[in-house]
Amino acid sequence: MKVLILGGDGYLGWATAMHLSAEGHEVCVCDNYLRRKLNSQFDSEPLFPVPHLEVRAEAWHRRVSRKIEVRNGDVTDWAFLGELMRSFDPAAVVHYAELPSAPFSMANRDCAALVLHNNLGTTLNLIHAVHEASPQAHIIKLGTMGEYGTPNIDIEEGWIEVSHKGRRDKFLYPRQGGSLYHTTKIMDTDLLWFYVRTWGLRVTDLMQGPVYGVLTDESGGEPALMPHFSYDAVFGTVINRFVVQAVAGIPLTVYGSGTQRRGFLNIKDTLQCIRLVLENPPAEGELRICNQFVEVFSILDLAERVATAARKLGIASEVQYLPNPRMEAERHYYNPMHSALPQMGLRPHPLTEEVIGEMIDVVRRHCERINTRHILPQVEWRAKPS
Ligand code: USQ
Repeated sequence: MKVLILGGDGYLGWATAMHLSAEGHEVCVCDNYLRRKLNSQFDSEPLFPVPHLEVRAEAWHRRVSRKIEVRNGDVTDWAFLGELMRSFDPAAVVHYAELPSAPFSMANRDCAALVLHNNLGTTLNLIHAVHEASPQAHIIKLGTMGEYGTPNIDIEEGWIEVSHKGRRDKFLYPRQGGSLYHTTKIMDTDLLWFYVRTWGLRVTDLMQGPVYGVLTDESGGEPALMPHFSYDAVFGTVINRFVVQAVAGIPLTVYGSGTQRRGFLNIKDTLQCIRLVLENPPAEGELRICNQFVEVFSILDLAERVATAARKLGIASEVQYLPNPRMEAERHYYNPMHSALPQMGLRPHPLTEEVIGEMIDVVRRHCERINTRHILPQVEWRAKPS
């Protein structure tokens, strides 16, 4: 299948490109390197440098003799995306071209405006480009489990049946994001649902939990093929951060009581999920929503797992409770459904001590690059403007 990946330079984008290419799909990646610019602006470089997409595509070609096409450009630029869609004419588009950080979106007005403009602008352009150039194409959109928040009832997979005054109907499951970033993902879902109803688009919206991990089968640990691995308080996700903190000998930064719970998945499972939904597309005029995670943990449980795995490898590691910089429920009910992807064939990689140990091994090789100034959270949800 011809697959276009928007945001191909990011943590998940490049890994997805290699995975789909290895499975025989014809892949084109595009990126405007916005995330790299923000990393250097905030002086929060990833754990190890990775080359630009052209160099990565050459390294991939040398490794497996398969081509990944590279285009440099901004998906919020309508002329660029329109031309790309017409010339590549994909059967599916994977949309990663969004700013993925909750803390970044809460840092100040300029960051908030950039997240809002970028995330909604890319989605709107994609919808129009598909409608105009490749109306049959399957849009695979990365949403987030954070769209649902932490309601006091079970979380369904995207939809809920409501019975009201003797009548029944099916609606998008209620959503209440915990940051502006999460709220832009809710708005994306609304945009997609509107255009699915109006133009009969074919869409999968993946409600993904926080991802962890660094090695994928396709990279083989080759430096040029590794993903961007962030560990700072703005762009790093919690498990990746805890592993880096353990290696650096810094106490693990549990926000609040650590009793908040989330659904997590290994980066290898993200790749499987994308491939499964790509190869099992929804019908025309369908918005299919899948909850994309494999295991639920409390943050404290994760910190203890990482600390235990580290100690077994001879690294002294302890947990530190920090005042929670975010506005989020810490003690809450959490029972999200997630059967759609296993039914398609997902074979999960659970978070074992061995998996954490492998991550520790990779991080140890780059430990001289860990910048401890970027570990503690700087962005507070309730902060007053200075
Ligand atoms: N947390 C800590 N200590 C840390 C970092 C985070 O206790 O050092 C806690 C947070 O308070 C939160 C949880 O860990 O309760 C998850 O935080 P995170 O930074 O790993 O994830 P989050 O900000 O929610 O966002 C990440 C990705 C985002 C994706 C989302 C899925 O950055 O792109 O959409 O995970 S979800 O969380 O399910 O919404």
